[in-house]
Amino acid sequence: MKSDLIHQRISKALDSFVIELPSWGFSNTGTRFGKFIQPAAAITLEHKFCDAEEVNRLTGAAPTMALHVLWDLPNGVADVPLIRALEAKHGIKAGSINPNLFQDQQYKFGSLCNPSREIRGQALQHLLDSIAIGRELGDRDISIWMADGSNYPGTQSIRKRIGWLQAGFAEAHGHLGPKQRMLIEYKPFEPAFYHTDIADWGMAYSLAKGAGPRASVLVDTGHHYQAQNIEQIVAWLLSGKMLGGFHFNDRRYADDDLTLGSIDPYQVFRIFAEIFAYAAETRTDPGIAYMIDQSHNLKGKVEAAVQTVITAQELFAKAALIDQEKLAKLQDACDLVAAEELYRSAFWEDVRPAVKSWRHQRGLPDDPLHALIEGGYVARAIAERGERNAGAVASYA
Ligand code: LRH
Ligand code: MN
Repeated sequence: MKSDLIHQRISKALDSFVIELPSWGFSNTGTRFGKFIQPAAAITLEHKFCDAEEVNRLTGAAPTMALHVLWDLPNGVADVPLIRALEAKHGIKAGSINPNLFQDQQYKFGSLCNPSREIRGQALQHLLDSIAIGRELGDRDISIWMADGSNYPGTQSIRKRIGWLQAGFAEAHGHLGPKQRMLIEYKPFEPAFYHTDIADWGMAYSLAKGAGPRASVLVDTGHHYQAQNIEQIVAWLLSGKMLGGFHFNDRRYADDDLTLGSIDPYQVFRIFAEIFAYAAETRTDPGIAYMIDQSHNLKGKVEAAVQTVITAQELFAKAALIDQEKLAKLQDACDLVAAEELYRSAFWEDVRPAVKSWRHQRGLPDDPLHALIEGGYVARAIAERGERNAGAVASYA
């Protein structure tokens, strides 16, 4: 493909591409074996907005930040004015609102699926509070993940729990704002290790359909068994107009929450390719929320976030190079090798020069990661936050 056509296609694609950062990607997180405290890690909500502002300043592609209610708005709706002030000060908009239905003691046996009507009521109230926060912040998506499940066969009625969940989601759906969406995230296991109430895309699809027209499915790339074909799930959700968004990350084994494209970049390319094929065929923009959900336990958190946005842009740019019309003809003609070569060669195209010139034309640094290190942002964060982080608790038990 001639290079100016490559540049044109990539510019057009990158102009439409934004990806949302998770507030929890900037704070000290760990594994069940402990936390390695980073001196530059965000401690306050303002620190998270500062870090997101720096990532967006360098990449121009991450203007929103997902919030987790109990971690970022401990006072619920009362914290909305603070969020508004931080949005204005740092030029970063609050993005999807993620309820916390998994950490309170009463959720030991579940939240919306808990056998106790009283506890289901408390979980529903938290969901309604989260929806109200989202409405106050401008009809933000409600992105729901629940840890609900069980650890041993025979200890819970899976069917009863389905009924309670359907009732909870239907009630919540009724409280959504006119433009607000609810995204239902599935996960096959962890922390539950026998059954998880929303374990796969089919369960999430059925629950979203049952809840109402503003409900759809969220695909966290780390929430699949090794052998699952994620882009086929994406194709199903697209064909059902039920694909609401993604939590991108990467993994070698399970829900490892590693940085996007660090283990299997071709996986993300295949997902984007499915979406470009759908958009080309239907001539519609599927309105998908691209979000990141990672925990940066070993790498510097702002560095990892910048790396992630760059990699997402590069993989999106590669998928944009696929000539979807030509590919569709080859597929329909079952010209397998030609189809595969057209598809594969887009992945192997080195898009970095074109992405660099896209940045250059928009006054962004050619190499955001280098600019981050040169700019001294992390060193300033360490100077400001290091002492407080040094006192943070590292051990799990
Ligand atoms: C669950 C999950 C969910 C978030 C959490 C931080 O594994 O993917 O999206 O609430 O990570
Ligand atoms: Mn997730």
